[in-house]
Amino acid sequence: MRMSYLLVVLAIFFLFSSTTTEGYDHAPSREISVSVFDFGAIPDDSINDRTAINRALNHPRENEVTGGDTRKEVHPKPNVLLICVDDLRPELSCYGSRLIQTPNIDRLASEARVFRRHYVQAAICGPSRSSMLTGRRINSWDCWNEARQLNSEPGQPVSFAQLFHRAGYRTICIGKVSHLPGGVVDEEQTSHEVPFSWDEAYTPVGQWETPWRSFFAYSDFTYNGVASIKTDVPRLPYEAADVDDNGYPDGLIATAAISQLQKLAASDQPFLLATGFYKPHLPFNAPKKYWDFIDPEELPGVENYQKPKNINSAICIHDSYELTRHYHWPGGPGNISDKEAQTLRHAYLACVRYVDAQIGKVLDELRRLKLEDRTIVVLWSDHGYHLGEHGMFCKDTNYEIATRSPLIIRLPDMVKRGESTDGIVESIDLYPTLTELCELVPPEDLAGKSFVELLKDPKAQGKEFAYSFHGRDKRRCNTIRTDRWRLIEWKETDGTIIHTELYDHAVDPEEQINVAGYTENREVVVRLQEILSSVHYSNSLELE
Ligand SMILES: [Ca+2]
Repeated sequence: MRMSYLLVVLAIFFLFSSTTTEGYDHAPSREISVSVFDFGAIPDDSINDRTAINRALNHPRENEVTGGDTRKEVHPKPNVLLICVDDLRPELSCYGSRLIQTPNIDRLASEARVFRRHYVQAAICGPSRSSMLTGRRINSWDCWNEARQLNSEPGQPVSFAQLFHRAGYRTICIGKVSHLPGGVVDEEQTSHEVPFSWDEAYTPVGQWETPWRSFFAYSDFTYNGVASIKTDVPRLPYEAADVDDNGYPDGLIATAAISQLQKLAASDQPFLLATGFYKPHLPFNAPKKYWDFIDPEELPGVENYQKPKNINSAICIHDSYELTRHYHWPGGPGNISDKEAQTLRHAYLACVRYVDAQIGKVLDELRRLKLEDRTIVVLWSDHGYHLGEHGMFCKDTNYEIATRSPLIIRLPDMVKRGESTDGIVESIDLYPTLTELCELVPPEDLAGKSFVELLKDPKAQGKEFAYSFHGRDKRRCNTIRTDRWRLIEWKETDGTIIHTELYDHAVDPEEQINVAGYTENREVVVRLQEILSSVHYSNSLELE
């Protein structure tokens, strides 16, 4: 592994653990120690998560039925096509978007269950993807580091992909499914980020040469995405090159997924094919033809641009650092003019339209190969996104706009196709849901709960709450979302609560007024804080 690449990986893990407002500064300017790979990225609060993971990796309980022990079963298992989309908020016409048409995802939605209240466990890439893949409330980027050091496969699976693999599935990872592009930690694409899980994990790099560079691809390849951000000549965070779909990596990823489907279709072995598209993650680069679908003059302004009332902005609001500090940004950190905001929204939507087209190609091939009647299709995004809401761009908040993301699932024998559900579900629930659908036995200590009932009946009961976390300025921010309320709690590292937010979605769906300080809400705050505290220190608490 080249030293520069190693430094980038080290820096990513360290920066999340330090959780400063400069959290995306890829220049490793501060102390980096081996401990950044430890599970103790956030010391006080991760103890139970860490314990549970260690137990899962190394100490399966006596007589415990470990996941994947189903190889003697003879009836055919359904395949799973998992489509991950990076930074995609529910800005899709099937979710009611007024800004864009997404015909391919809409077609899937018309045949599937659309989860309108799906919440991620962290509104940032790595932890969100870790939670989804492990079924646990992970608060560290690299929850698999210890597993990678093992010489032999651990007793319990480190991801549901490993469980599927042990159950006889062929497991393939293309693009960004876990945190690192291609699911690999080295440029040679040989060391898997999520160990013991994939038969193959890779990403097509094309002219960009390495997975990390392909992730930050510009069409002309002069932008060094590895060191990007501060050490190279910075570029604008968007591009509309007049190229075809394969002029950017997501076109190549779609092509690779189609090629894999063709191979998999020729085999009797069931498969889990996870395909992770890069867009609409920054930089907002997409072929010009997708920009042309949207007239920027007709884009409405941001309806919810103002910061919530009654909050401490110094704590709650970030300066859109991923955008304004890492790319060429004339206005300086945090300064985004109305015109720039409109351009960014146009660019983001162009990327959504681009990725929608790539997803359509994969779904078309699934149909052409006659695999639909034995393949579960899951479309999932790792978090939502601010496009100016609350005065911010990008993710990494605990507001509704960042913690809610698309989740669409189609089953081969689905009833009530095309009906959406308002039941609350979390990303950690996908693991036990897929194992139930595929009749596999998951570990007993997953935090997630199967939502198969919602797939059968969209009016079935969802969860009582969803939980998310993030860290900033060495503070920890936790939230729970119930049917009516969102509570956000900010803590110092010693556990001291320094700020509380409460939003009443019955009357304030845009989260514009923090009502935590209102006398009539005192009991609500206390009750929600108790729940939040319990989740905080537990790996698997559920109230059902
Ligand atoms: Ca992401």
